[in-house]
Amino acid sequence: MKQLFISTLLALTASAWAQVPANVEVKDAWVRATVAQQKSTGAFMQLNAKADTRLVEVRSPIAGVVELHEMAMDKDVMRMRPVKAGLALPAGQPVELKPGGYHVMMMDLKGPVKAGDVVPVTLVFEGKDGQRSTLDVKATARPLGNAAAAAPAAAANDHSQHKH
Ligand SMILES: [Cu+2]
Repeated sequence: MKQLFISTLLALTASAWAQVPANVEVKDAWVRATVAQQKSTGAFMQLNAKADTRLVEVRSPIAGVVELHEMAMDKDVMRMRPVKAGLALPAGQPVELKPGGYHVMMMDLKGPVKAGDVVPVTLVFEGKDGQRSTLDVKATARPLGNAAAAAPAAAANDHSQHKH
C-alpha cells in the first residue's frame, strides 16, 4: 500500500513537471548541415518569451555536448564563448539565435547532419520563480553557406512546401 502511494506520488510529480507550459514561442529553428569529418555545428532559432525567462540548457540526441554560445570580441578577434548564466529572454522581446550571434553549439556529433534532416532539440527554460520547463522543437538542417536564406518571412511558407 505504501509502495503504491509512493509511485502514485512520483507519477503525479512527473506529470506536473511535464505540464509546466514553456512560455516561449520558437520560430524558424534550423541546424547547419555538416560536411565530412565535421564534428560540430550550430542550431539557430527565434525565441519570443511571454514572460521573463532564461534559456538555461539545450539538449539534442545528435550531439554529445550541447552548449549555448555567444560571439564576442576578444582583442580584435571574434570568438565564441559559452553563455554561462543562460540566455535572458525578456517578455515580449524576440531574441534571435543566428550565425555570428547567439547560437546553440552542438559538439561531438554522433554522425553527419544532412540538409533536410529533422533534428530534435529540447530547450530548457527557467522562469523568474526558478520553475523550469522544457520545450521540444524540431530543427531542419539547411545546407552550409545558406545562412542568408534564413529569412524569417520565408519560414511561414516553408512548412506548406515540405511534405512531412
Ligand atoms: Cu559556438
